[in-house]
Amino acid sequence: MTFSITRRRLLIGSAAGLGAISLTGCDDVAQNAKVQAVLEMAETLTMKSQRLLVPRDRLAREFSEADISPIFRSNGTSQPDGEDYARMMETGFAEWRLKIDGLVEHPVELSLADLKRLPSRTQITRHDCVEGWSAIGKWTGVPLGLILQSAGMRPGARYAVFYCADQLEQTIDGSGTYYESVDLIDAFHPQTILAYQLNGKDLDVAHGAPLRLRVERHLGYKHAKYLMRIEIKDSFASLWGGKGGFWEDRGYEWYAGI
Ligand SMILES: Nc1nc2c(c(=O)[nH]1)N[C@H]1C(S)=C(S)[C@@H](COP(=O)(O)O)O[C@H]1N2
Ligand SMILES: [Mo]
Repeated sequence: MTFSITRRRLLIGSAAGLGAISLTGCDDVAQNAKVQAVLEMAETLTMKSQRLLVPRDRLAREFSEADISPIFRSNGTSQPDGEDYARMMETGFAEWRLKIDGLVEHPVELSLADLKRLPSRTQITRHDCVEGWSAIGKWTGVPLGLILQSAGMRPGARYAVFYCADQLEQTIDGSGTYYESVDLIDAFHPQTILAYQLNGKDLDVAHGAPLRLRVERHLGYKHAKYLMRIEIKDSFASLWGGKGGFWEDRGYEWYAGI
């Protein structure tokens, strides 16, 4: 983290010619529209530079069983509100379905049993939350790339958007729904999995039951819990705040690479 913040400043300094502007603790600077635009451009540059510096297929570090944290905190929603989720919970998610649609050749709906029949990957990785905590856990799930490959990408496909069962804010237009997105490079990354187990047990409700995203080279908020639907899109600009995620719509970076 420290390294990437330092590198980020450095890259903004050189690539965007902004000199020594710091991105932290400058509320008055961030409120200026012009500066905001430059910062957004700088974010794009950061992403592009990171793509140049870090090979596309770089793997996140994996740990051993002995490194697994005795307690893995839960953060954000610990149980989605509403009767729909409660009903699914009661039946052990037997009625839950993951919908995959958008720019795909074959839209599909998969049950938990369907997902568990597919080839799986298990990985012990570190989760880093922007709020300043980390935990190491063992995740098991289906590589997202495998599912997307069998669904077939249609021309124009660029992003996978993840819609969750929980709402962090009650709004009429649904903009309080937790959602996230990644580009197809991250979607097809070998460590990007749809996880149904944590530390060898079925995912509990606090950690995103029945299914959550693990996208290991990104910060915690990208790891969408309570997955309901994955939509393949050419752009996420028309979705709610237009920034590609619940927290991104409220100012977090879309490319949360670590
Ligand atoms: N649907 C949903 N996904 C979510 C969140 C949330 O509130 N709702 N919180 C995010 C944040 S900020 C973090 S750090 C992780 C926390 O995952 P955990 O509860 O398994 O620790 O989930 C992420 N995914
Ligand atoms: Mo987080």
